[in-house]
Amino acid sequence: MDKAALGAFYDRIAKQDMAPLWESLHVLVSQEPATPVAPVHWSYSEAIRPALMESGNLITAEEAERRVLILENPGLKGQGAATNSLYAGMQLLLPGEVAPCHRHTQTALRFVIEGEGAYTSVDGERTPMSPGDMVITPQWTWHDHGNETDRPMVWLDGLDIPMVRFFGSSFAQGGNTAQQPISRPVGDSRARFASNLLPHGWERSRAGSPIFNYRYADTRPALATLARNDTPDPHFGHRMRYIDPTTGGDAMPTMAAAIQLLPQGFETRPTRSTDATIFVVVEGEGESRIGDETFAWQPHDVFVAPSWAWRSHSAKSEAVLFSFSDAGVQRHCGLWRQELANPDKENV
Ligand code: 1HN
Repeated sequence: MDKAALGAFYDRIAKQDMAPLWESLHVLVSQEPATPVAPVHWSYSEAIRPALMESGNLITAEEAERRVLILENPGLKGQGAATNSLYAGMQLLLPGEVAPCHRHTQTALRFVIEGEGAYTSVDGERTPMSPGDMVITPQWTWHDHGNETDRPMVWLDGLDIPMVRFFGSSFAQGGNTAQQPISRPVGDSRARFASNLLPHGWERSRAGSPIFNYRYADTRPALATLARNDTPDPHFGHRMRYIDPTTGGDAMPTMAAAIQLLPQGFETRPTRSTDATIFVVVEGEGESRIGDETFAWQPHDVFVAPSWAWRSHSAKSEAVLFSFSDAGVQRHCGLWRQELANPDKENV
């Protein structure tokens, strides 16, 4: 091998937009997941909330279109991304504000953190939001938010922005008016789709669940009943997935969301999986071990577990964790893998 000749060759073919695979084969095709995504933790009380409230004094929701602080993974600086495929941000809507109507091909979920009664409108229907609710805006649906209450409203936005960017399939449009016309009363989609019934003749017109609001008023008692009636799964505690009731699959095609209750004092066994995951602490205090890092968390904190990093959680008090990832897409492509630590094995 003549190194000088090879180097000159690389320089020549680079001008013709070619490169030698043999120099990068094992980087392009790693033996195990190699990810730039870092384990990261944001404290709500110490970092997110103070910054968000400060932003509320500096710019209005109307000026900003969306007043959101991006939770940017330090391993993905400048990309506006929490993981390779997903975006997370924290949005503030102050009393009297409207976040104007628009639509885009990115799917969004909102996980409500603070406040009570501000609404999101989706497809002509308003949904009042309460802490712990998961509200979804499926791709290409018109959506706007309004806060007619006297308290700030804060929620976490999860979107598939990096995934849509990867596919080159981003389209967006502004609405003609700040608020979309309302054509259906509050509770209409809930009656149609969240009652274990389906209207006669209903046919799917788009991907994703027709339920807009997965209310904590329903989720929390369901978790409490599991916690009363089951022994917790050693790896996941009492965990439930958010589903599209018309298919039994994930509520959104690009984002798989779940919620888990960990009893007081419970420690999960370590797991790892190929879907980097964004966690939101809903209730309780505890600690998570993510790769080589340990994060002590409190309500409303957010943390990220990278692909294939071992993760385990311990709950100081009874705790509830919301999480979302691209597991559904990976499963669809036959790529998703998981490993569960066995208590009899070394790696626990
Ligand atoms: C968006 O539409 C919202 O509707 C929030 O509240 C965050 C981030 C990027 C692009 C669109 C919203 C967003 C977003």
